[in-house]
Amino acid sequence: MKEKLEQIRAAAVAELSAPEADLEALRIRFLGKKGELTAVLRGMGQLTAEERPVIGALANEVREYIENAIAEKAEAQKSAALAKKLLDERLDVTMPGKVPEVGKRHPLAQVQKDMEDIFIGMGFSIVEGPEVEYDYYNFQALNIPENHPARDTQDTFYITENILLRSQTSPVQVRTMEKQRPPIRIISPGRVYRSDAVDASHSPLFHQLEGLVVDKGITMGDLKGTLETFAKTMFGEQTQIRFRPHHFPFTEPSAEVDVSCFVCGGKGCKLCKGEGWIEILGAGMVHPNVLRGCNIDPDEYSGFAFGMGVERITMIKYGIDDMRYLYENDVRFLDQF
Ligand code: 2U9
Repeated sequence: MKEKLEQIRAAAVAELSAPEADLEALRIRFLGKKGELTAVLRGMGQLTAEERPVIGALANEVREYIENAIAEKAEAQKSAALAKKLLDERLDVTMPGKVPEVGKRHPLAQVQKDMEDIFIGMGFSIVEGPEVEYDYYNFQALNIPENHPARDTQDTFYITENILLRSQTSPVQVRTMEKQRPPIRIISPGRVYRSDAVDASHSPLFHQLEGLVVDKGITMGDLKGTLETFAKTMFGEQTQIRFRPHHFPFTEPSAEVDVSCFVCGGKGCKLCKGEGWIEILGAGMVHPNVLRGCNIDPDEYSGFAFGMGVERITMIKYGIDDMRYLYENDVRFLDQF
C-alpha cells in the first residue's frame, strides 16, 4: 500500500510537469471522491492495527503534497498567462505617433481672404452677386454699349443673346448702386469668365476682387490712399505704388497701378523682369455715365473703383510662374503654401 501511495505521488508529479496540465481534472483523478487516493484509503480496513496509522499518515502526507503541487502549479499557470497577456498586448510608447493630416485653404482662397481682410479693415463691406448675368449689367451699365471694342477684350460665354457668364465682378457694384444710396464702400470678390485659351497666364475661369466707393467729395487722392494701404499691407511696409494713365470705359480718368518690386526693392530682378515695378491692378474715378445709369447724380456724387485678379496677386506674392498650377490641385504644390 505504501508503494501504491508513492506511485500515486509520482504519477501526480509527472502529470503536473506538463505546462498545460488540466489541474481540475488532475484534482478529481487523484484527490476526488472516486479518485485514486480515496480508493487506497478505502482499502485501509484490511490493514493491521500497526500498519494503519503509518499508512494513514503517509496517505495524508501524499494528499497534502499533491494539493500543494496543484496549488503551486495553479500559481505558475496564472503568472505564465499574465506574462503572455502582457507580451501580446504590449504598447511601445516610444513608437512615433501617426500625425493626422490637417487640411488648409487653397492659396487662391487664402489670398482672396487676405485681400478681403485688408479692405474690411478699411471699412469696406463684401458683396456677392450672380455669375450668370445680363448683358446689361456686365456691359451696358458699365459704359460698354453694343459693338464697343472693349467687348472683344472681355469676350465671354453666352447663354443667350442677353445672358452670359460675367466677365468681371462689376455687375455686383452696379446692382448695389441701383439698390443702395451713397455712401457706398464695397468690395466684390468672385469668379469671372473669359473666352480665353489656357496658358501660363490665362484661364477661362479666374477670380477678381473689385472695389467701389461712392460718396460726396470722393477724389483720386482717396483712391491712391486706399490702394497704397492695400499694397503696403499685402506686400510690405516699404512698398510704393505708381499710377500710369490708362483707359477703361467705366472709369475716367483711369490708371494702371504698379507696386515697387518687393523682391529687389526697385533695382530690377527676375520677378519684376528688370522693371523694378509690377503691375497689380486697374483703377479710376467712376465714369459719370455709369453713375447716371444707376440714378446717382454725378454732379452731387463721385466715386472711385478698382479691379484686380486674385490669381495675379497670388502668383506675384508667391513667385508662381504658371497659373495652371493653381488649378491642378496637386498636393505637392499646394502643400508649399
Ligand atoms: C463700377 C464702376 C467701375 C472696376 C475696375 C479695373 C479698373 C481693372 C482688371 C484688373 C485685372 C480686370 O482681372 S482683371 O483683368 N480690372 O483694371 N476694374 S476699374 O471698375 C468699376 C467697377 C464697377 C460700377
